[in-house]
Order: sequence, then structure tokens, then C-alpha cells
Amino acid sequence: MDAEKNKEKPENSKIDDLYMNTEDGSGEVMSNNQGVRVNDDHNSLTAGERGPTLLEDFQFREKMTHFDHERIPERIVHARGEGAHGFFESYGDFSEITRASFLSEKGKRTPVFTRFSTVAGFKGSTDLARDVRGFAVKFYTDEGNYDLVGNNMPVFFIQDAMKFPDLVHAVKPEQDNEIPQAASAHDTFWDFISLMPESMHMIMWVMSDRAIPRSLSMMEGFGVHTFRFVNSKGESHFVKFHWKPKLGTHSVTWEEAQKISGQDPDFHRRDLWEAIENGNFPEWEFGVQLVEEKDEHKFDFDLLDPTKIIPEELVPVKILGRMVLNRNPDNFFAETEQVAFHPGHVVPGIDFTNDPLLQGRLFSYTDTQLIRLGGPNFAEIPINRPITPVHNNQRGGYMRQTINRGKGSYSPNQISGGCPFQAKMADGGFVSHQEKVEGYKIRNRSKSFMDHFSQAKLFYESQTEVEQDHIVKALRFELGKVGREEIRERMVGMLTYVNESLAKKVALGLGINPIFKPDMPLNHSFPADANPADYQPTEAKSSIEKSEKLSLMASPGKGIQGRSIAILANDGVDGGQVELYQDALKNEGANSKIISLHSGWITGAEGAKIKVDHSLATTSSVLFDAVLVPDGLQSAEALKEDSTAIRFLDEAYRHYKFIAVNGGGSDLWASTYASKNSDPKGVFFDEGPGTFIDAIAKHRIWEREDAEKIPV
Ligand code: HDE
Repeated sequence: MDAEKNKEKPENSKIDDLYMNTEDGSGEVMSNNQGVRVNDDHNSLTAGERGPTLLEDFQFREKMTHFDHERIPERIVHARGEGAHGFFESYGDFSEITRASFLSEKGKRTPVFTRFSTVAGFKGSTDLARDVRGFAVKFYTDEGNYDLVGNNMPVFFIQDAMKFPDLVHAVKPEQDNEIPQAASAHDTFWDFISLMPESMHMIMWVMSDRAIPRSLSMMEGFGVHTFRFVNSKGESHFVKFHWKPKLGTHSVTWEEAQKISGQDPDFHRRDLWEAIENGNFPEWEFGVQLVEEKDEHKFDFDLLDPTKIIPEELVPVKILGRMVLNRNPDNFFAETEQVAFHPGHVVPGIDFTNDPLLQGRLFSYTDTQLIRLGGPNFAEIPINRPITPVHNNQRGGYMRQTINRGKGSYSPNQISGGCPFQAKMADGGFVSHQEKVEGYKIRNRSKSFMDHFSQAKLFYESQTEVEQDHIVKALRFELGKVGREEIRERMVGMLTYVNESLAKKVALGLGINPIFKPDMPLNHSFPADANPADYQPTEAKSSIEKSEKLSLMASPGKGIQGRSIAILANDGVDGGQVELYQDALKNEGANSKIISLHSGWITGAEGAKIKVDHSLATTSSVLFDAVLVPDGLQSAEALKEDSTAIRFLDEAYRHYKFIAVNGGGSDLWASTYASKNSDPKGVFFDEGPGTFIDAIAKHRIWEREDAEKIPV
């Protein structure tokens, strides 16, 4: 890694803290867990050479027992994930709006550990499932840990935490046969959704390309709920949290996603790992939408309703800092698996609102850690412990690490001199924001939560034509997998309330005809004694018709950092040209890989040896963003004899990828199906690395009308 890139690797006090528990066996003698040196780790102790193993064999027993117990329950949701260390840097002093110390000073850096995840799939499932992505950041601040446990979509399926177990039971593999893996369940999920109109906005996001990101570093993050920022005078603002990726927002197509799931189920995990190893550190800017207390009711939706966004046109995002991920974990289990996030881990300056989804989450996360990590001492696990001192009267519990000294473990006390003391607010004590609350104890949903379609509509209608088309296809695909016709019909009926043309297109794909707009009731989620009519959605209109920022294409980012480019080459390729492109791509932070008929080495036209990264048999065009066929007739002639090389190009063309063909390389291109188009869009002939790089920065060439006609 070069020095320039390494400069983003500052001292990190959390990494120093973790070193206290880090072990490295290199150059060391093996010992058992009691520290006794091991003489034979291969053969058990037996009675006679061919006799039974002896119970006395403590070496064997210890090794096997530990192995037998090395699994913990995976997360009930967000089981599959990957994490990285890094830092957060504040762009300024924001103490006017929050007393959070990590935002109190320009340039102040706070260590973070961030874990991304899919939601529905099991721990060993695929990264490219159509799903929401978790985006959880633990800030190890100098006032204790703050967890921003968000997603890559700014809204949620349900408005009340009470429905979360139902949602998760519906979306996970079906109860009887545990099918399907790494996807939302078919009949059960859509059965539930088709009875829950409040999920319709989230469904639009999940059916959009946001659910199949190209890279974890090319997706936004959101806190979802409205939180509060509180300053030292006790003044509060409502706040929505945003992460904006430096690399822009980009996705793959659904067809690619499905193929990637087979070719490389670790596609996102590998991409994140390699970007960090190569010094191309993923980066996001952190921003907030701020709403003054007095403006709480000025919107046409309820700020406490987690199925709503505040369109950026109404309240712009104010950027406060950035996060850079610059260090991979040393041990997946110890760090990524054992990290325990909780939206209730807040520091002074950040507080909650009464969003009923958030309120339920505040219970659930500790509860789940108790079963997953085995008891109340999970905060002592190195990845979870704060870098600030911990002193309190909590004692005991499984696996207690801290050795608390002294007699007292209660407060008030005189025996321990009243220690540990409480902290005054001025000394960093957390004081909950004072909010006036009154009302009857009831189970009910506020009428202000009954608009379920206006923002689903806003989202769909703010997408480009290409993105709308992808949503239609996603719905046709997902609902096409549903066996029960009545569920599909109910869903199409629901979609008519979002956008009639969308519903019609989906209906056509499902063979449902004629299209109908059902009368209410659509909502089936209300108390047993209620009148269903009181719980039906209102047909509200959003105050704005379009919100540009809702389209992925509104945030393309700059440059090609993190992109992967395939170079198809064989013996006789122009080695000088390959090097020229590879250097140019590397300078821009992109990776290029030589792909050939076989692994090992090939010989360039000038006689130089070129290392092959992948044989055609071990890779696929879906793992790359663009393809280069360098000059070299001999190379092209050999490659075109292999149909996989031709398919590689055709498939890249079908997936709207940019292709550069130089000199004799055109002999391979001429064998493709795509070459039947005499003026193919996004294919460059002999234009040099500059044009190619500028094009890759656009991600895909959606204007290529004949792309999906390529039969691969
Ligand atoms: Fe979570 N969620 N969630 N969630 N969630 C969990 O906690 C839960 C929700 C999110 O990388 C669990 O430690 C309830 C919204 C992320 O470790 C569990 C409700 C958002 C992660 C849980 C929600 C999230 C979780 C499972 C509805 C975006 C992974 C394991 C009231 C703002 C964190 C665990 C990681 C994980 C409960 C809804 C984000 C069971 C009850 C909305 C990123 O506690």
C-alpha cells in the first residue's frame, strides 16, 4: 500500500484498546488453555496402539470440547454481515445543535466499527440477495459508545415494533420446508405485505435497484427514525441521519445479481475487504436533516412515522463530517460476529423520539444480545467495550471479566465514599431530553399515520424510466414466484393505489386481467373490537410531485474508484498496451484483472510474461464493471475459439457495461452477437484509456437499446 493512501490510517484508540486482547501465534510454542505446552496435537492418548481413547486425555477433551461449543446463535435478522474499522471526522463545531462531543470540533476524529448486512438471509447466504442492507456504525466516542444502527433505505415496512416478529416470520424462509434461502419468502411474505398497506413505500424501495447495490461503498445509509439532537442548553431539534457515499450510488441489474450469487456469493464482502487492503478506503459523508421543534407538525406526514422520509427538497441535508473505513478486522468472529449494536446506545446530545418502531427497538436489541452473546456481560467483549472508563455497581453474570475491587456494589453508599459518583450534566452526565407527555393508556394508531401511499407514489414517480422498468420487473419476478393467485391479485390491487400504470404493467407480467382498483379495506391490522373502516388508509397527496434525490442516478459520484475491469488476453497480446491501461486504471483506484484461457502466465507480443489473474473457467463477466480487449490478433484469434470468451463480451454488453476494443482485438469482438449492431452504444474502438475511464465513471450505458436482445 503506498504512503499516499496510508495517510488515512491514523492512530486509532479503539485499535490500541483491542490490542490488549490480541493474540498472534507466529513464532510461538503451542499450549493448551491452561498454558501447558502441547507435545502432540495430532494423536489421542489410547490404551495400546489400536486401543480405545482414554478419558484421561485432557488435551483431546479440551480441544474437542472447545470445538463443540464454538458456534453462537446467528442474528435473528441481519445474520450475514461484514465489518471494518475506521474513523469519523467532524467537519466543524456543531455544539449549537448537539452537545455530542464527537461533533464538537473541526477535524476531531473518533474511531468507528461499521457492520453491513443483509436482513433475511442466514449467515452463509449470498450477498446479492434482493434485500435491505443494514448499515450499523459504532462510534467509540470520548463520552462512551454511540451506535447509529441504520439501513440503506430510509423507511421501514411497518410503523409499530409490535408487528416486527410477524414481518420477520413472513419474510424468512417458510416454516415447513425452510424455502427459499437468501430471498424474501414467496407466499408468506407477500401474503403479509398484501394485507399491510403501510409497507407499500418500503416495498417500492426494496423492489428498486437500491436492494441490489454494486458495492457496500456505493450505497447510502439512513437512521430511518426521527431522532433528536440536543444542545447543552437542553434545546432540541428533530433530526434524520444520512450517510452519502463518496463513490456515488450504483447498483447491478437483477439478472447480474442472480448470477453473482452463484459465481461469488461473497461479492460485497470481498469488495469491501479488497478495497481496504488495496488502500482504496471506502468513505461516506455524514449529514442531517434538521427540523426545529416548532415545525414538528408542519409536514403533510407525521415525523414519528417510520414509513416516511422528509424529502430533501423540503429539508436539505446538512453535511457534518465523514467516515472512512481503513482497516479490516483481525478476526471475523471476535469482531464482526460479536459486535453488538443497539439504537439505545446514545451519548449526551442525542436522544429519541416517540416513533413506535424506535421505541420497540430500544427494548429488542439488548434482549437479543442476551441470548446471542450469552449473558449481560457482552459489553465487556473487546469489540463492544467503550474506550472510556466504565465504573458502576453492576456485578456478576456469566463470563464476567472485570475484577471490581472494594466492598460496595450499591448506591447510595458510605462504605465506598459514595463512589462511583454520578456525573453532573456539565461533566458529561447523560440527561434525557425533557418532553411533555400526557394522554390515555391506549393501543391505537394515530390518524396521522394512515397515509400509506403518497410517498410510495412519490418514490416511484421520482425514478428514471430505466429504474421504473426495473421496479416493474422486480415485482413481476417476486410476485411471479407466489403460488397463490389471490395474493398476487391483492398485491396488484394494492399497487393501483401507488401508480396505476405500474400496477397495469405488473398485472400484465403476471397474467392478471383485467386490472381493478379494489375498494377499501386494504388494511387488516387493527384491534379486534375496531371498526375496519376507521383503520383504512387515507388517499393523501404528497406536497411535492418529484424528489430527484430518490433516484440512484441523481448521485453518480466522481471517478471509478472501486470498479473492476476485465482484460481479455492470451499469448500475443500487446503487453505494452495492457500495462498502459492497467496503470491508468490503478491510478484512478480501479482494479483490473487479466483473464485468459488458462491460469498461470501468458506471453505478450513483445515476449514479456504477463501474469493471469483468472482463467475464463473461474470467473464471469458479471463480476466486472467493464471489459477491455487489447490489441493483439493472435490473442483474439485464440480467445474466439472459446465460446466463454465470446459469451463474456456478449453478457457484459447485455448488462449495459462499457467495452473497449483495440486493434486486432476486434477479431474477438466480431465473433460476438453484439457486434451485429454496426453502431453499438458504449463500445469504444481504439480510443485509449481516457475515454474508457470517463465512460466507466458513468457506471452503465442505459441508452443501449438492444442490450437485452443479446441471447446469453
Ligand atoms: Fe433491527 N434488529 N429491528 N432494524 N437491525 C437487529 O439486533 C429490530 C430495524 C438493524 O450489524 C437485531 O443484534 C426490531 C430498523 C441493523 O449487528 C434485533 C425492529 C432498522 C441490524 C433487531 C427493527 C434496523 C439490526 C438482530 C422493529 C434501520 C444489524 C440482531 C421495531 C433503522 C446490526 C441484533 C448488526 C439487528 C430488532 C427494525 C437496523 C433482533 C424489533 C427500522 C443494521 O434486535
